[in-house]
Amino acid sequence: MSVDTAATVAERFRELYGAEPEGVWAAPGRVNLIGEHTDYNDGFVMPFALPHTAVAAVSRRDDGVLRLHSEDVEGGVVELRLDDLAPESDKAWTAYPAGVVWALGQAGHALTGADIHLASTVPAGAGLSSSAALEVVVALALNELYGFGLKGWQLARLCQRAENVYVGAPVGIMDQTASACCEAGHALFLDTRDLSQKQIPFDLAAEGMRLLVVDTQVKHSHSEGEYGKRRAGCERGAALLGVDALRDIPYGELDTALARLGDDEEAVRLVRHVVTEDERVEKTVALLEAGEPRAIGPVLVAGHASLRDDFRISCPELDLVVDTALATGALGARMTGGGFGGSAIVLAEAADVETITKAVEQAFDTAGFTAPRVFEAVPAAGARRVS
Ligand code: GAF
Repeated sequence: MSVDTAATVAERFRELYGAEPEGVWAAPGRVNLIGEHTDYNDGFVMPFALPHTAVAAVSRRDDGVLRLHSEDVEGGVVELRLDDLAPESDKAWTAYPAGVVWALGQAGHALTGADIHLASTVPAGAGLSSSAALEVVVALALNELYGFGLKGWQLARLCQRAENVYVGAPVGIMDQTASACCEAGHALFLDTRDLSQKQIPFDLAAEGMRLLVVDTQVKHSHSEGEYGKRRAGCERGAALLGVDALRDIPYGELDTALARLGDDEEAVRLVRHVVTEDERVEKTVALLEAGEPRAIGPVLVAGHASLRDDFRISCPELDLVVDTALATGALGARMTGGGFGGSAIVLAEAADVETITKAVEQAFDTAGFTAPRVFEAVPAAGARRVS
């Protein structure tokens, strides 16, 4: 994010609220390299931060009022009283920042109010965690201004609680942790059971490779019910198998576990995806640490097949990206994020990027789909103060 962006957001804050902001913060969206729908099963994930960020100019208030404004949404400043914040009372964008304030208060970190102006370059509805970026930037700003002393992973937990309870979306912990804790040039190997983390160097350019994000422009906002169903299905699978979470099934005991599920086809599919996906994350980490980044391609492809066939959350547009990219020389490709639309990632030799991009655009045109948005993703910094 450029210094100019921070200055523009601060300038807009002055116009809206008639005073200098106390500071400006930024928090990124994310792309998940591998580890999908494992985070609410206590499993492994491996996201990295995008250069696209939500930026917030923020000042404290002392009168119990929260004022919110977004550059990206029609309408003026929204004024709320802290005493009135209540879970699931707000169906608008303001539920994300207000939910963070509520979650901070619930955790004993009471505020006396704030003025907040937000502007984001994270594409909304593209499976790139625009909501988590909004939550994390607000949490980070308030944490610093009020001196709560919370660490990145603690902010992520509070943001997840805001989204689960205040907004009412049953998401896991990956996106908020990615936005809060990722580092430039690295992917984050995260154990979602205890939030232990390892930064894995991920510099594809140095290896002559690229990672493309292909936003299918299919908005995944109607997927919330399906997301909740998958989550409930995984929890049912864990209960049937007598474990706390599907994370507890050792890879070598998967076949035995599936046999125990008998003809419960849905449970078999969900359990198989989660357990094999955890294994794919660990395999990806091992390959990257062994200096074999090209070898992760087939692991990504296997992850896509599992999400498409077992977890059943892909869609024709995502499958078309993956199939077309692989047919034109990509090393690997998969859908990324929650599914039912959003984005796919493509791992490719730098020399093949143009051919693959054109082929995907052509395939979308031929299929009559909305043109996709393709961009190269380089692991960027996590949430931070920018002025
Ligand atoms: C969405 C959720 F917000 C994450 O918690 C995660 O479950 C992801 O879907 C799927 O891996 O982004």
